[in-house]
Amino acid sequence: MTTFDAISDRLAEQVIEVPSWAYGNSGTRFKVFGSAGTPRTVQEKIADAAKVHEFTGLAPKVALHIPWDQVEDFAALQSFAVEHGVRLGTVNSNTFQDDDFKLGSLANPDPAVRRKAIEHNLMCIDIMNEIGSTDLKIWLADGTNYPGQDDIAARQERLAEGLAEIYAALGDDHRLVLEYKFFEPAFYHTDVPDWGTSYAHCVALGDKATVCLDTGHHAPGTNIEFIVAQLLRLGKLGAFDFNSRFYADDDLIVGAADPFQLFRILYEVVRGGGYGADSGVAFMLDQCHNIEKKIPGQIRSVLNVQEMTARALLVDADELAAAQRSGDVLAANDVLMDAFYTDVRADLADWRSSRGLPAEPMKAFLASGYQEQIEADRVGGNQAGWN
Ligand code: AOS
Ligand code: ZN
Ligand code: ZN
Repeated sequence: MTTFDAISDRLAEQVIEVPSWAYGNSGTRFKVFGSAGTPRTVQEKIADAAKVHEFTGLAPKVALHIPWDQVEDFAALQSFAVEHGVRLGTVNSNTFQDDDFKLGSLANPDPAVRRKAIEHNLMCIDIMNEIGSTDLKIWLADGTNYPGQDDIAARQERLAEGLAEIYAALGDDHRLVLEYKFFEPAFYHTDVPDWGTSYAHCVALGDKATVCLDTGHHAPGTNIEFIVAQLLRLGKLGAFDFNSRFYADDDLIVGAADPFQLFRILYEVVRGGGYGADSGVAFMLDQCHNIEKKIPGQIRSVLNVQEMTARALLVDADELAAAQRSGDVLAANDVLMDAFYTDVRADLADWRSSRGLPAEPMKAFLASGYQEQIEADRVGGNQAGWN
């Protein structure tokens, strides 16, 4: 097996973008539980996100969600983030909260509503220009609830047209990242239900369009690592939204439900050239912390990704290839399982210490007093708006 020393420099390349909405209160349609210390402003969300980076060294970027994070002056918000040691990253557009979007946004039968959805995305591109962000992430709640409700094929044409207009407004260094989801909030059909549909639209759009794979957006039993391998092979894997699911789009802490699945996904990422600064694959979290404290929840999340990345990097590629070539099924499986079963926590603690980070980020954060301070200072925190 590869040694930890051999992978330590590669671990330093890891960047995990955290979502601003993870720091706000969230919940289900049954109840949103408030929590003490919840941010009241975008700035407070960014300050909290900066703590995750300060204690782990893994999360230098914060994704925005518009209009949840709407401010007057985005350049000033970027400066605020930089002062706190992080930068603003992906801009997520939101065409699902307005009453006008009841029957969809880019695929809506009404041209006026489609126009509104396009304009919203164009505004997001303006924000990207103001903050120097490269990625526009589009997730659409579009779909129908009943067979016959709308013309499914016509909706694809409307969607393609709208995406093309948005794509045309991208700058040279911009990307459009199109996320898919097979159900919810629409329950009969979704307009971008799967990686194949997202891929088809991205190919039609051009090189700057890539697919976002949210790990929670697949039917039970789906082999997600196969999708990763295929999209990397096709040069169209643009980003991950990492989280865990037990049943549906549960948005739980990544790696909590199935660390082995996370390992398998990350192994395919590494194997397919999707890991590292120049890979073109953005690692993002898309999570909500409904009952646990949010900053520790995010710290746990980025550490889970780091741990499984380390284990994936430990897979001995030569040994694996030799076993595969010789048709030794069990030996090949052993190579993978050896890496998966390797406990890297002590090595990672040393690795952090050697880089001036706390060996145990969670303990260090809990001892820092930050949580107590925000709980005392902040009254009346905001709901994230969606989960
Ligand atoms: C929704 O299910 C998707 O995961 C999106 O990424 C969404 O924009 C995100 O959850 C924030 O609402
Ligand atoms: Zn997502
Ligand atoms: Zn989701």
